[in-house]
Amino acid sequence: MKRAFWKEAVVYQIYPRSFMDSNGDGIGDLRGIISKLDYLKELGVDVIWLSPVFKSPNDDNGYDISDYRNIMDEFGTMADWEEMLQGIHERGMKLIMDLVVNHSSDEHAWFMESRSSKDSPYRDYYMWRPGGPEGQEPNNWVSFFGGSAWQYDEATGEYFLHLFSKKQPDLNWENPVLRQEVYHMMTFWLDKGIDGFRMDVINCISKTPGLPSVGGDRYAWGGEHFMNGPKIHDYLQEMNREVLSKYDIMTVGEMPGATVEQAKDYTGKDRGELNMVFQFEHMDVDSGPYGKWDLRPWTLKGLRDILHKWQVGLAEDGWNSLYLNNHDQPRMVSRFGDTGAYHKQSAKMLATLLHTLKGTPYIYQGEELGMTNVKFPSIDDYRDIETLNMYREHRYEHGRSEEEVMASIYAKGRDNARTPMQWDASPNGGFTTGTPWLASNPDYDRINAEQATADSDSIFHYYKRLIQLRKKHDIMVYGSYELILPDDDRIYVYTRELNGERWLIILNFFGEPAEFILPDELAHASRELIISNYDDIEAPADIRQFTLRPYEARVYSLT
Ligand code: TEU
Ligand code: CA
Repeated sequence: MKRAFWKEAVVYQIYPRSFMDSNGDGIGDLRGIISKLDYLKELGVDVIWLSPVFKSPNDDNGYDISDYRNIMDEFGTMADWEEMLQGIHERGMKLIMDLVVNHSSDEHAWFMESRSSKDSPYRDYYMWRPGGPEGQEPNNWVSFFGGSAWQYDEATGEYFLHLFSKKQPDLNWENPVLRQEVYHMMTFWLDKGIDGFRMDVINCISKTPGLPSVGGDRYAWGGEHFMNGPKIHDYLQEMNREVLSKYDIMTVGEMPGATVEQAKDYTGKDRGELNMVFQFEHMDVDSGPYGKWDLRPWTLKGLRDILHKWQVGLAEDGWNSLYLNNHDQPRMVSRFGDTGAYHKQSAKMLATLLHTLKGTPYIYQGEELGMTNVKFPSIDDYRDIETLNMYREHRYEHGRSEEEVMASIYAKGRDNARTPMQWDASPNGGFTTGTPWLASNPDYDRINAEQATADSDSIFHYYKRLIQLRKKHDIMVYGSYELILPDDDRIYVYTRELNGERWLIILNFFGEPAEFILPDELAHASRELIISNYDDIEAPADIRQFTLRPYEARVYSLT
């Protein structure tokens, strides 16, 4: 059992634009984060993942970087950043930054140079191609944000590739000079003392040579030609050799479309690549055949089969990240739990899942409060480019009704996760004294940090207990995972085992009572209750057979 800080850590993701505004301009900033470091220390998290804070025109809220070595004006100065890092380290926490190098902003100096002339030394920093015989795009790939993945540029009469927005041109990783630029930039930040990187869509940086079209419609999904591409391991191993291996850091690669088999190659201990990946399979359990906006009900079997596959797949080598929330996903308590009578219990049950499976848990800002999805009345209230593009395309090209499109946005829009962090019951949840860049969720009057930290039965304090348990019990980090009831469609039951100790985790995923019958092989064991989201459980309970209450979660130590 090779110990590592990144296996034992709990990570907290900050989306800076929505975390805390210190100067009343309605936009979160670094000084706002500094003012909340004690809150994070109280929660007990070990590592902070900070979404991008580099200079950006904010076409995609910082995931379109125009200067990798300077801080976005709206967020503050490099001095603020240094003070924040010092504050994080002084409190015994670590900081990982967001590495966005599949693409830059079209306002980056590299791109400005690259687009200026076909002879520019920067031309091959990006992926330029001539149009087809009728002047059409070089291939028929669709962008993640809708429409063609190619943009025609008048200046040189060629197209450039952008897997995301038109203002996010893909960097050309075939170019060794570009790769060195990235490695130098990474070294710049590591030498400032950061503790690692979250790597944005890092498995998209290698594209199939020739950039071939795919069969199907005018624009079609070309993921087979840019996810987990032919040279991805060469690039990651080179990055590791030249940069990552020189520091005691953690790395997590965001990998849309990665399978558990591929994840073994990305995270295997002898692979010399990354520590762990963010996989997306479980984030599509409620997506129909047409993608995330095509809503379909999820099932526990669907969710559990995926989580189980990843637990088993990376059991011997590699490492899982554990998340149900981030700045791209709707709020997990709205998606998989309950926002009514069982809000607290369901949020705590989901937290128990994330902190007792094997892997590193990631808490997204506000998850520890049970923050919920938002339903703004008009598309004009939304800000996310992905949502706004989808609205235009689905309403005006596909002819979907306003009601149907808004229902998809309410369920899956990324702004669900980006409404301002709710600190107290004052206007805008105490996030800003000004007008927030994105409206607050109106439920801030009852869901906020001030209320939660004062309420010992809150979701916040439950997260705090789970994090404390992790520090006390190696079994939560290093214990082997075994599924117990593979076919139950209401409860997820598994064990963790380490050095003769065994924990039994029992989770009722729904709002109705569910009958639990302890399998014979566990019936003999004596039990100690470790944690539960109901506080009236008599111990030692007779758990051979009992009824789980709505969303009831129990963790027992068996001996
Ligand atoms: O996300 C990549 C990605 O796969 C997401 O765009 C996801 O497919 C989609 O948001 C699901 O709704 C990363 C960042 O996390 C995201 O915020 C950026 O928009 C994107 O890359 C481009 O940098
Ligand atoms: Ca601000």
